[in-house]
Amino acid sequence: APEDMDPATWEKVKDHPCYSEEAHHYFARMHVAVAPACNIQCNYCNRKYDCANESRPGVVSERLTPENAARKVIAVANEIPQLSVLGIAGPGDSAYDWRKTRETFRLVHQQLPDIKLCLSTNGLALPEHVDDLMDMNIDHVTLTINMIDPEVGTKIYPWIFYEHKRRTGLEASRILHERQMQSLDMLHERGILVKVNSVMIPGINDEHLLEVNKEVKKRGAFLHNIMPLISAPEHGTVFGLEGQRGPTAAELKKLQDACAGGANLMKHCRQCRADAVGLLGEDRGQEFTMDLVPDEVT
Ligand code: CLF
Ligand code: SF4
Repeated sequence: APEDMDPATWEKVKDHPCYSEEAHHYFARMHVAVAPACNIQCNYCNRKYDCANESRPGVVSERLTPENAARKVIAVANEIPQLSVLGIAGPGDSAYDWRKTRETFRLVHQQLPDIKLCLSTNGLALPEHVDDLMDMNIDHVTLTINMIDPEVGTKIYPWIFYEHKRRTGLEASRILHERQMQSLDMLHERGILVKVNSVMIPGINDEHLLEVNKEVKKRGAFLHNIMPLISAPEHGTVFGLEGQRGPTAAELKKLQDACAGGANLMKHCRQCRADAVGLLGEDRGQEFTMDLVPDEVT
């Protein structure tokens, strides 16, 4: 293990391609899109496509039932021995659609106990499920946190759905912020590694992400992954940020440099699709669409 890492943490990250830069050369991840419902609206999301939590918009991912997802994971594990992690990362929110996420993880864990389970969520619904995470031995959770100031949040989130009600404006962002901080604290207390993903949106939260970086470090986040907003006209771009551009490589680098001393940055993210398969940066998803997965896989 590296000198600055305790052995227990090393055990958790050494074969996780996102949590260890080294590991991403040798270990593969796959995603299954099983949880399409979402409890918030991000202005940069086009719900028809994959979730900008973790992925590039543009191509609709294959929606699977938990049973089919488990079959697909087994088929992939048979073909790709480097497969070490199964992630659920949209489209939709894995913690809101929790029954589907949990059932998928349960089925996979039953048959492939060595595969690490990983999820990505906006955090709003996560606090209720932290006990389940512990029961299932899940030690990697990604929270997408784009602001710690609800005023900034109002420009990113037009509404959230919380406790049976749709909420808008400052109230929505305030609740989302509180739940995200609660999620981070609960996960950290329980020794679950948290990676924070932030989408960098020029003119909206770009400078603010420096504060986000400091705060999540203070609250024990293991890594902070600042992802550039991908805005391309052919994707119909975004729901409420028409004409919004993404940051340039130089702007991203400048922000990353300014974050030195805060939470450690992940810099090898490849903004995977929600049904990506293979090493990071490689997408073998098309080899494993459901029509190609044999009916009986063991
Ligand atoms: Fe998937 Fe995300 Fe788990 Fe990795 S991806 S759920 S933590 S297993 Fe990784 Fe892909 Fe970047 Fe995500 S490179 S988009 S950070
Ligand atoms: Fe879209 Fe994901 Fe945001 Fe939900 S959390 S609105 S699916 S980007």
